[in-house]
Amino acid sequence: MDLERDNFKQFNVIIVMEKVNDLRQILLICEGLDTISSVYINNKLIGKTENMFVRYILDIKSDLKVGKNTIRIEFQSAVNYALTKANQTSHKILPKCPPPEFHGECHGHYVRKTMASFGWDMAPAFVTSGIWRDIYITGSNGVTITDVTTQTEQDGDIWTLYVWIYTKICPLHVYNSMIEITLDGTNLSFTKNINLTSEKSTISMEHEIPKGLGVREWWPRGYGKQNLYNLTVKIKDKLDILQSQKTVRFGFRTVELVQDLVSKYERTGRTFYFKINGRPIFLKGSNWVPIDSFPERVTKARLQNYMQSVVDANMNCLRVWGGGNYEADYFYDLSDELGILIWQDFMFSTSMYPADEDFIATVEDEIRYQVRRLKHHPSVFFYSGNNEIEIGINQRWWGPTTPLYSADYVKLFMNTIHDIYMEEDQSTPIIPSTPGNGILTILNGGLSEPGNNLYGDAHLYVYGKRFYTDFIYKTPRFASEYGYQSYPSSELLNSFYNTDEDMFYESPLNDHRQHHFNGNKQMLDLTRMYMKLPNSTDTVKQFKDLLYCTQIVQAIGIRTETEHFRRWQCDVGEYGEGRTMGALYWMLADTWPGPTWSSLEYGGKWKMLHYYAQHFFAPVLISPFINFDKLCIYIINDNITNCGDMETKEDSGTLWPINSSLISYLRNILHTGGYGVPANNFMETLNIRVYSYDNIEKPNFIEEIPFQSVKTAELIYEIKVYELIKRAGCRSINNCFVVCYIGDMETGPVSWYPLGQFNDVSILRKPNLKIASVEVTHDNHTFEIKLTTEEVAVFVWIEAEGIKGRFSDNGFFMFTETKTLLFFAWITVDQKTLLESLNVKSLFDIYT
Ligand code: BMA
Repeated sequence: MDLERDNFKQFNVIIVMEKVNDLRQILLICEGLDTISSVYINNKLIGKTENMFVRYILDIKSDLKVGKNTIRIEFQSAVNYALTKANQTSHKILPKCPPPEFHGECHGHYVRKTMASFGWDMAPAFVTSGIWRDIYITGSNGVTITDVTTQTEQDGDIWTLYVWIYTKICPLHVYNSMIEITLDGTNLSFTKNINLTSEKSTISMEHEIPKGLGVREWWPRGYGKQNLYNLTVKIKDKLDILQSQKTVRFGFRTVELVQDLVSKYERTGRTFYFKINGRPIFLKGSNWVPIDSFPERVTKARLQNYMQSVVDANMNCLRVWGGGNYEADYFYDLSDELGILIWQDFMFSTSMYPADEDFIATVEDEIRYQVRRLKHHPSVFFYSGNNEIEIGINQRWWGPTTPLYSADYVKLFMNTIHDIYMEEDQSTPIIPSTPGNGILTILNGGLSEPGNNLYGDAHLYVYGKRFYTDFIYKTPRFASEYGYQSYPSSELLNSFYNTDEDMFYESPLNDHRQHHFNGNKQMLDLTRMYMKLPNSTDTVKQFKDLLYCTQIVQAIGIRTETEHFRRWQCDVGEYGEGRTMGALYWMLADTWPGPTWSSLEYGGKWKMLHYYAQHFFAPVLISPFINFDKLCIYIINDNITNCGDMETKEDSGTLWPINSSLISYLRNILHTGGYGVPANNFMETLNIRVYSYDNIEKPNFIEEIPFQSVKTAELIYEIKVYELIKRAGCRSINNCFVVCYIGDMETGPVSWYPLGQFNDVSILRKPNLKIASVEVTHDNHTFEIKLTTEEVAVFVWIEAEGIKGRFSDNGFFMFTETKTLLFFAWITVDQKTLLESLNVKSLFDIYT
């Protein structure tokens, strides 16, 4: 049976109703039906669905009887539905099908469903169907609260709380209601009397929070606490009888998207950064795609585990990518609790879309529903109307753009999604598309030429260049995507590669898993640039070693690029580039086991990149890099909120929300802007050591630099490379690496940096890396592992095969004879089993 084309998938539920007549309203609430379905009660059709991102509420009272009732939901194949739609329309929506290497299904844009489920460059095609979110029945006397949204505004030290209450009311009735709002844990409560009817079913209320209540702000991780409040709404009738009640959790926080001029002149562009509670925040994180093709497999435990990995890698932001799903409530609850800012795309990606009346109508329902569902979450701070459609149209990814295509784009993304969003939420900024030109896109009516360093956000992929060098990377205002591919662990591949023939880089199965055009060749070429390819005569070992190399390349590439972005946050270059305020690499976690851009493989195991992210996103980062002929060392310190010597300019204010009068103002007037929070400073000593690969424990060069930094990102030290290698006695730059640290080399911020590459393996000596001991610590889930080496070992990679968990560090350079690591087990395991599962290698070990 072909599950994707099967039109007869059915779910039957029998419910027994004791009371039907006592209730005025009985609602069947379907929070997620995927996707094309017909809902029957007792064999009578009561509703049809066509959008998996919409909640369908069906009033079923008149169709129910006392006793046994049958609910049947019939699903039609989304693949067939899309094909029928495509055949019916003369105006073809492009691209017809995904590129052949996706091995995907065609016409996905006709169905409001996870776009990646039709196949993507990092995901398989599983065009699912079925019930994917909760479905339940609720009864009332005629008034049911469906949604509660909140918004908070601050003026000086006064907060105002806005609440909207959306209800479903029985037609032809007037409900004389009293709305009562309470803030749990405080004595705050306020009320309103209102007549509710099915035409007037939304209530808005606002309340100034008395200072004495002492409410505390919600902060993103690293900037303060994640204070959260429960708000309960009750609707009572005139006899004071409770009719409906709903509680939502929210936080007091403000968001601004700041798009000020960076100089006096528009030609040097505008900033693109976020202030949370008035404080500029550099966003560090990644992009979230569905972590499974089958949403029911995404359990709370899995989400907790992944979000813990996000936190452990020092991220403060995730972007939920537009080719996936609006995630489950629990995902946003966790983000609120952990202080992870969520940039939410609307679910439209890398394709043109229809803009006919029916399509627009269902999109309108989707936007309203999703915004009302998410608005109370303080973590959700920003929206994008779609992923890569503005740039796709501008760069003709799907062929020449006719005026009709542009008109459809504007109709759907500006006049529908953008406008509806602005009606629903004036407190959280939105851009029409990512990447985009921010304010310029708006000024151009929705379609501009994204990819500009000086405006908005950018998606940056550089393949085939020297990924480990700083100068190949662009300097945008905000990098919302960038990355490199790598393979997952051999352990994961082994679980579905059946034979040794499959465990081969060029094997047909391995090739089939690669959905990115030329991806395997790209990874191989990059690896060759940096190191000699593994050469074991055992082909399976050689394959495993190559997987390890792809992870090194990915980790080094993304480290180099991320540190570049973080270093540029205070500086402005010759053309106005710089003041980069975000680095969200592509991508966090896999949908399936295969070669992709992720840092967490399918199942959540950390690739080398994720260990590197812990370092390159650390709140205090020492960032060495070669800038032409110099070695430069920056210190980046998130705790300093000031970019120091930035020219002080009159604050131009925030360009949000954008309305027509503001647009005309902008068109005519140039003004200046800047951000400035009083500087604090950071006084320390930077220790710099240069080692050669053949001299463990003995640095050839030692320098101690006392410094006082007053900027978030600041150049602390520079030296000509030729002078450094001369003073350190290195035979060439390839023989040496730099180690920099503050405080203690074991615990303080520490960074190592190879000055050259590894194409000549003779620079390395055989390290004889060993696991000397494994001890269990106090909590039974954390183990202490001692490693020893006889020589400098590079890219040390330790694995616990078959044991889920992560190490405190991995992929590092070992330049001391012993090193202690921790292993955090995610399952219960004893010391002996863990010891037996461990293996360790370094770059030297992949060559014969
Ligand atoms: C980005 C994403 C995805 C894709 C990735 C890697 O632009 O938006 O479309 O998976 O590139 O190619």
